[in-house]
Amino acid sequence: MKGKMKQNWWKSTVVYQIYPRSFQDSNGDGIGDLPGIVSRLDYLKELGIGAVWLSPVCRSPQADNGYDISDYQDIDPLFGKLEDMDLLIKEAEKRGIQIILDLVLNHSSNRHPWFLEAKKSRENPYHDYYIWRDGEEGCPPNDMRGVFGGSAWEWVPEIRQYYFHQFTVEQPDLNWENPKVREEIYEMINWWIDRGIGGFRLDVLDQIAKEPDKKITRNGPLLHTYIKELSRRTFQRGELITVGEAWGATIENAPVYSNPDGSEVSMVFQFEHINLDQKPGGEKWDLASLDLVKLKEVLEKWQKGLYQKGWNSLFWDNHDLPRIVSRWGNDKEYRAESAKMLATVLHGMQGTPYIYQGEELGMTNIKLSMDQYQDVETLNMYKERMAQGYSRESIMESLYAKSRDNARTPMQWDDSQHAGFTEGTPWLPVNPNYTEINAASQTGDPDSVFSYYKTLVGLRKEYEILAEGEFELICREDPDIFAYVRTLGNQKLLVAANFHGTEVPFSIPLEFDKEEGKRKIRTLIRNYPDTEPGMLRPYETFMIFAEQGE
Ligand code: TEU
Ligand code: CA
Repeated sequence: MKGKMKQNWWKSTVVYQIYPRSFQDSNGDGIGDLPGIVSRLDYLKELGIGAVWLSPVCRSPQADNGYDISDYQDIDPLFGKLEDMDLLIKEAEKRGIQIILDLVLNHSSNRHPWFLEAKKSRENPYHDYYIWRDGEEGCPPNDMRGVFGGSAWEWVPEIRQYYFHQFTVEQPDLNWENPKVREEIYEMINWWIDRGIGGFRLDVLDQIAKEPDKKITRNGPLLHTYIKELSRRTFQRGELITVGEAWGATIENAPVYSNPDGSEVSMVFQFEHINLDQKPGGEKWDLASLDLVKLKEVLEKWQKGLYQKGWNSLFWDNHDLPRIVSRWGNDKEYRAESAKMLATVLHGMQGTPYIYQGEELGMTNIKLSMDQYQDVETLNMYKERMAQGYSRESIMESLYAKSRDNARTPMQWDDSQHAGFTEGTPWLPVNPNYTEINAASQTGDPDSVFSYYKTLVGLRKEYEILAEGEFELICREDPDIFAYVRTLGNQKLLVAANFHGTEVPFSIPLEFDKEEGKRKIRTLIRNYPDTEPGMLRPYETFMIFAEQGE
């Protein structure tokens, strides 16, 4: 158990997310696994991160790549054995890295023994572990839709009832109203804590307290009662890092989830900033360009709104999102510059930064053909939009920009066959640009995107102002520049960034420009070798620290 960790240690650390399937294969079956991760721990140590969030590795039929769990207390054979997990925890710990387990508690797999029992009869002791409604075949209880398309209700003819599922039919929703379900969950979590797990990422935490009759899925009335009980019975046993994925978190309720008193979880992982490039009222597939002024406004709202009231996660990427350098940077002539710029803007703010595997190399999106895409969301969307009469071109355009498989192509380790990811055939194609973009060519190069991330991770540990400083946006209406100042006591930090590929005028505020009297000024990081007075060059960025002496 993690009794000896410093309180709130996660406020000055950086988390690295691993999508195990795509990180490192060790046995040639084309699928990444736990021994593969162990073999790459030194790479993570060099980067300097303090925790690894592992996307699900528990036993699963893989209908949604592990987000459909059939045994919460075992490892899927695809990824290894329980002993491999024990070894990973131990070897990571030796390198100062905590392992964060991805807990999918909103739903289980439809092949979980609980569900297999539950659907046998209405009297079965496990029946109430899930959410059932009477009805007639073909007439579901209401018109609710699943997140990945289709009805949210599935008919089970044997017992003449519908069950509720917010995601695929293979992911029946668990019934949190049932105290037996909650007890089973606490017991399982405590078992993992005793095994040495350093924290948990809670999948769709805002959706566990659903009330389908009222069509409520997010932020249900009992949500915070459940989270508080969950936290008290499990997380509060040690200094764990707990992260609640919450698409429904708002600036009003986020302080409840992430209350500094530790009554719920350490931090929220919310998405308001990352959904801005879609048409208002549309879906993520309805593409729109990013309005930088709007992005600044949203991030400012979260920076100010949670200050001393809660804690946020800082991220551009994860396994559900496209690659940020292709999305809001420039993955062609300014790939390295724009990757570094985006990293600077993010890592300069308050919160716990997350790096998604390959982001630290500036990995990019990929264009796949329909027979290569694997993701269930992508496949469903294609079918649905074809049936609705969208053109094939527009569908492919949306997938190139937003398919979850963009983030899931194998990690690019070196320029050997399959990028050093596997000796077999990778489950999803490797991005052909691996010969140019790979870890081996970047780790020793002081100018690489990797080295830049490494510096940012180090700065977070060294400068308290990054974790604690107050946030002030400057150049608010500027359509090209993202700049802000952080303040902590007699220290100040300027972060400036040009989001576009042209030169723009910018004057460094005086307090960061001239060393005066007792003021000391230091450039902490920048993506050009020097600074040019009065302007920012394409995607230029820097961080300047100023301290007033006695
Ligand atoms: O994601 C929650 C979620 O709402 C996403 O499915 C999101 O709507 C979608 O990815 C946008 O493209 C979590 C996991 O991160 C995701 O991988 C799982 O598929 C999902 O829960 C179900 O467990
Ligand atoms: Ca493997």
